Amino acid sequence: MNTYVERVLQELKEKNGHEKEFIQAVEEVLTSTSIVFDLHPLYEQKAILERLVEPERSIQFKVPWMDDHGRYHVNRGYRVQFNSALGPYKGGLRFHPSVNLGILKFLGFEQIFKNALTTLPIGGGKGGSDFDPKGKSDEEIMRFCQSFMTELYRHIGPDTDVPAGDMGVGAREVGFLYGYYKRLQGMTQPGVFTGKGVGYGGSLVRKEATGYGLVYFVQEMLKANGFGNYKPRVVISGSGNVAIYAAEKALQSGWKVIAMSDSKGYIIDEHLDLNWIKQIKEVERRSLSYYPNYAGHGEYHEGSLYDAHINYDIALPCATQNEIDGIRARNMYACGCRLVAEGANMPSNQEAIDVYMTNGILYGPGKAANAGGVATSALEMAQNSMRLMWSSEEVDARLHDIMIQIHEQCVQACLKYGIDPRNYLVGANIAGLERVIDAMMAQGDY
Ligand code: NDP
Ligand code: 2IT
Repeated sequence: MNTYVERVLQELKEKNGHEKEFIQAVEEVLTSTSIVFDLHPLYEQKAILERLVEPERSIQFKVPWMDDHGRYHVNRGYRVQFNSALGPYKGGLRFHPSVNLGILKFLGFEQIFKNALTTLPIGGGKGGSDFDPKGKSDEEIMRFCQSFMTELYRHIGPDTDVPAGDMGVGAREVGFLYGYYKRLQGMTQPGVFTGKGVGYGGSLVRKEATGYGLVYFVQEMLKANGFGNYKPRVVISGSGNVAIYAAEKALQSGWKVIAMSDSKGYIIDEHLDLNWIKQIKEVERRSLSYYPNYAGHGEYHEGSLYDAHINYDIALPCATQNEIDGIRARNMYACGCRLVAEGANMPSNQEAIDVYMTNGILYGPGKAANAGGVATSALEMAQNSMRLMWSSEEVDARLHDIMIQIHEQCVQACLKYGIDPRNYLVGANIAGLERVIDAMMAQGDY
């Protein structure tokens, strides 16, 4: 490994050893792009990596809120404004009990390179809270969002930092957050938030964009590897925003989706009915265990989908980080899986990635494969600036083009450095990193 990369990683571990997901994300990017630093000694003189791994700003704040019984609770809120070399900080908000600064730094760091791959003018950021939206009433969610925004509003704006959704933050939460931002600012600035409802400044296809974009990316992977017309059997972990619309586009593409999951268990169904999944997860916000009763077919099992022994060609992890370790990756291979593309951020740990690589499983890393969500957020910002709205067909066509060109950038980055073009991990990391470093170098001490 390049000695500069090695030294920066060592210093990072000494300084941030407790932030294990952040270290994991940085280590994955830097070790896979080591060759870039061999060829550019100037980057060390300019301390580009030291500048890249330190967020420009991390904001942490108190979020007190009252439940429906008049009891007070206090959560922590955060916004990590990681890198603005390419444009305003852009990235989602996550509400989940596991959220802490280290998780948001990993997500913010990933977001920098993902956003760079879209080629749109957006920097990287991420935020959220350790608040658990599960089991809360709409009124509790609203009070929490309003308290969260009471601090966040000072730090965001259409030209500075533009949040959106992530786990636990969907259209309902974005509506409450955006509504309160407007009250606090006393003005309407639709471009301050993306993922808004279509009736009040949101873009058509933003809800579907991450999942649709993921399938568009997989279609490119299949074409590039000689499987263009193949109709695979697919499993999708998660049954939230990304998973549901990945399943929808997969089904529209004539693929067979045979399993989906949530945080407690998974369903297997050769005749999967996505409408029932939408009803259970989007409308009723309940467990997937209700699926067999509602649909009248399919089986529910507790535990991880990736421990199951079923036959499939493609896995689309769309739930959360580090869902797949080496043991699960080996089981996936034994199930017939030959392609993994990530709708989630960092769902595969390093051992899992090693299993994919050594067994020839095609691997589409999250920062390339799930970039369709944030890309469509940038299209929402563009529409808001122009004060107009594109049709679904127009947004979808742009999203599709963006995913095709992200795939192409991965391939070209590999070819440039003499690496196997099927190595999407290295391709995505090099293509994203080069764009960010070029912008940082051009802008001086940044
Ligand atoms: P949602 O909150 O809509 O859905 C999350 C899903 O993951 C739920 O089905 C949830 O189950 C499941 N889940 C949560 N924790 C676990 C766990 N420990 N094991 C198994 N399943 C789990 O989130 P999104 O769909 O928005 O996000 C999913 C992933 O995609 C995240 O990694 C996110 O960062 C990433 N992403 C999201 C984008 C977006 O536009 N929303 C864009 C790009 C990436 P349950 O229903 O039981 O809670
Ligand atoms: O991880 C991600 O890319 C997102 N949650 C979407 C971010 C955005 O600003 O749309």
